[in-house]
Amino acid sequence: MYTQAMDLPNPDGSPQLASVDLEAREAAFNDRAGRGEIVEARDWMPEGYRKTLVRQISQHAHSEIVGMLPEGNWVTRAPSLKRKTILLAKIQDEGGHGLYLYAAAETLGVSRDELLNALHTGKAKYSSIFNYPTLSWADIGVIGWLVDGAAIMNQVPLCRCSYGPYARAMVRICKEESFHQRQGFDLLLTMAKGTDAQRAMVQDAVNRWWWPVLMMFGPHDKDSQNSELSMKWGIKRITNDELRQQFVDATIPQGELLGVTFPDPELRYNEARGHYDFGPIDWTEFWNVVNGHGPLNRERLAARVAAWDEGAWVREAALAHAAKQAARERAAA
Ligand code: BYC
Repeated sequence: MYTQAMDLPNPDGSPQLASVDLEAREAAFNDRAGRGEIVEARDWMPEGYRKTLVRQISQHAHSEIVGMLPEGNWVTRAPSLKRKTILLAKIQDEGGHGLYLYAAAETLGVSRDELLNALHTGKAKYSSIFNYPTLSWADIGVIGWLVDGAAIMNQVPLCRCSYGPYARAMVRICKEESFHQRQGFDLLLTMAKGTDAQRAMVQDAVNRWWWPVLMMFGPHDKDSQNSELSMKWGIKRITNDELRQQFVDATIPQGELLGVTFPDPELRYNEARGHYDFGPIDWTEFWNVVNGHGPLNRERLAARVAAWDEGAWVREAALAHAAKQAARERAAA
């Protein structure tokens, strides 16, 4: 636990720090974060640390709730009651992940309304992967296997993130993501044991999702403007490129088990490195998608905004109920 005594407050109650104190505090903070100590919501933290966390946690929360949309399209078309139940549970989990993460972001002094407003007005980022279409049932399996697989690879180290509320949210999220990945692999294994048409559907889905999944880990380390500080502060523990490599190494043998190939002629095991080599990523495509020009950016945002607008009556009813309840309690006091 990382605590500090407050300095003399300003007239408005906020802490007053001489610049020399601020520098000393930042140095002490960096030291402690570097040693792996956990920072809590009430602890002093540099403004840059707070902003980076709000940025990453809110992008992560937005990814979870936008991530419900591509799979939501398949609920009515799931091939059996069992698969439909599993899919519904997964989508609900993702809604829950969004809630834990928005709550973690709120501990840093931002409101959920501000964050959602940034998403709905197109100012906030969310994971590039959810701007691609889900064209067949095999896509649902591939999202579980590859997209959740990539998410787990990225999120397990976040359970050791220096910010306590984010790290604790990630523990539960990772447990649920493991189930998501497992069900995706199980779905694909069932299809792989099926007809030629089913196997072709699986292969087609892998061909379309493979490269966008590798992009989920973000730009190369040399181009990642946030990594250096995030690593120094213990927000990120492993770099974008290292995680991408770990993901490729773990996934190729799983693909062999499914009997699929990957759409990369340069993919091969490199004995000397002890890792798989893989071909270059199309960063032009990545930045196009991140900057709003992917295949389905417009549709995803429009679906989110429509869901928000259509839910207005629920928020109004909840507020009216809370106001009535508070009035009753005041009258009884
Ligand atoms: N998509 O300096 P960098 C899931 C942005 S969903 C869009 O390396 P950082 C799931 C980045 O934000 C998975 N934008 O940034 C849900 C930055 O822009 P700003 C979501 C991307 O933050 C449902 C700029 O590019 N997981 O689990 O150090 C169903 C430069 O990048 C992307 C998380 O959010 C991208 N792929 O590293 C199934 C995990 N990549 O903000 C699954 C938490 C980069 O400077 N987030 N950008 O304008 C992270 O670990 C990190 O934020 C990232 C990027 C590794 C994603």
